[in-house]
Amino acid sequence: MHSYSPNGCFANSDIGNPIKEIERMSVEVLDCATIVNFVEDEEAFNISIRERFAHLDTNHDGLLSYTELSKDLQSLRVLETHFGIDIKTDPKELAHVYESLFEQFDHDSNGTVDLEEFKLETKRMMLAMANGMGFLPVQMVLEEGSLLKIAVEHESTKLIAA
Ligand SMILES: [Ca+2]
Ligand SMILES: [Ca+2]
Repeated sequence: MHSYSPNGCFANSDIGNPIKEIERMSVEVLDCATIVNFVEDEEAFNISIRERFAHLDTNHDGLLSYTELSKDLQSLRVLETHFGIDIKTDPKELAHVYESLFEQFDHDSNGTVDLEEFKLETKRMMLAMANGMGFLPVQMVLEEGSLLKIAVEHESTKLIAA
């Protein structure tokens, strides 16, 4: 499922091998407040967005291409759980969904997503997701380093600090 370019120049050490990435999934419980609190903590959110963006920008040109971004859309796992789209069976349909999501991110339609576009749209999507959740906690499988996972960590750090 992961196909990295063969030139092998990844300065970013957290792009591990695919098996390692599977091991780095965990099941977390999150609710509306977890996401909203995280998104509204502008400093924490901006830092995470920048890190996530750098992680996805595998060719380091400061922009996300469709290929680079679709990796993130897969890890967000919002499609199946919150938009009710049955995507598991049809890869063609899946590609179509990712394409239209990419267009949503690419506000100025120039074919790439810059940091500002990524931040705005991620924020919008996460808030839409929080809205859809209501107050009932939801169990989700989250990838280490994903924004939702960071949101959960953000929430628990705050609880410890309080
Ligand atoms: Ca790029
Ligand atoms: Ca753009």
